[in-house]
Amino acid sequence: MKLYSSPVAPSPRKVLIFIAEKGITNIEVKNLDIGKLEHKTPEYKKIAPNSRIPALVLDNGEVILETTAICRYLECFHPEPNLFGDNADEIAQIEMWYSRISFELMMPLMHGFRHTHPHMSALENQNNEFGLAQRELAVKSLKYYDEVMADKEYIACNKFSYADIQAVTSLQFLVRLNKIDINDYKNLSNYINNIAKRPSFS
Ligand SMILES: N[C@@H](CCC(=O)N[C@@H](CS)C(=O)NCC(=O)O)C(=O)O
Repeated sequence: MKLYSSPVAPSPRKVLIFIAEKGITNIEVKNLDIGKLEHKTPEYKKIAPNSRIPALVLDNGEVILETTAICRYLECFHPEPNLFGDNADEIAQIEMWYSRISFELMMPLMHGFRHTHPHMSALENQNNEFGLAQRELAVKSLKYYDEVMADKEYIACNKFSYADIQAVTSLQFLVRLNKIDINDYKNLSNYINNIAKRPSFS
């Protein structure tokens, strides 16, 4: 199997963390340089028509796009340690927190960055006003999630899961790029620092 990745991009990083947590060793990693638009070449578009990274190419040539789809695929063949939940309650809780983090926190942070940061002008049809409004929304969400994490070590089920990978990688990458100081959110900051100690995050 071959994983198309990119060194600083958060989405493929989630897959790399997932692979490290599982101890999977049979995936070749091919890095593309997003800055040089290597993900927009006709050759890569044959693999990923949406020019997005990551993409997992299976040994039979089939392609899986989308970070979560790739991780779910890998979980089927490497069920331990379980990262998507191993009973109905866990599966629902992990999915719920994954979705909430994605829509309430990651999306506004991502739009805040993509629509206002000069480096993103080559990749995004920027709308500065929309970006600033999304950033405001993200700040409200950060306050909310700072309270949520006041008495929790992990976002779901008192155990490390895919929802933590989503939350921590998104926060590590996107908060700074929105010129927000994570130290203003003590519980979130402690949460990130604890999770980031895991070898898979190094
Ligand atoms: N929904 C996709 C998003 C993938 C994505 O946006 N990847 C970024 C890198 S983190 C990318 O390929 N950006 C290139 C671009 O925006 O042109 C997933 O979860 O895999």
